[in-house]
Amino acid sequence: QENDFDFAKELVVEKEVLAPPPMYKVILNNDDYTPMDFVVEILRLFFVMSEEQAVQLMLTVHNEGKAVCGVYSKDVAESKAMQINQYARENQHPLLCSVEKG
Ligand code: TYC
Repeated sequence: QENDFDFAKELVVEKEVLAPPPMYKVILNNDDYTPMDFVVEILRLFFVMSEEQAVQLMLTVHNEGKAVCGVYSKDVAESKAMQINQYARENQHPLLCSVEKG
């Protein structure tokens, strides 16, 4: 039989189904050592960006300290950040990519 608890559960399910998934920003952080060309290469490899867009975004990070490269679901954002950090480490650069909710 239906009770208040079932009703509450239905509301939770409804919210989970109808609510858009929370989005996460992939943030690129500036540092003093990673070569500009390498940052542009990273942006072109991991995001859909023209050479001009990649150079612009790299310069924004260089001048402002950080910038949003893209907004994705949690899984996609976290896997992009992980792959970028791994690729930077493999090439001995300190480049840091992070993820922020919202
Ligand atoms: N500041 C770096 C330099 O002068 C370039 C750079 C840009 C590094 C963006 C990291 O996320 C970054 N070579």
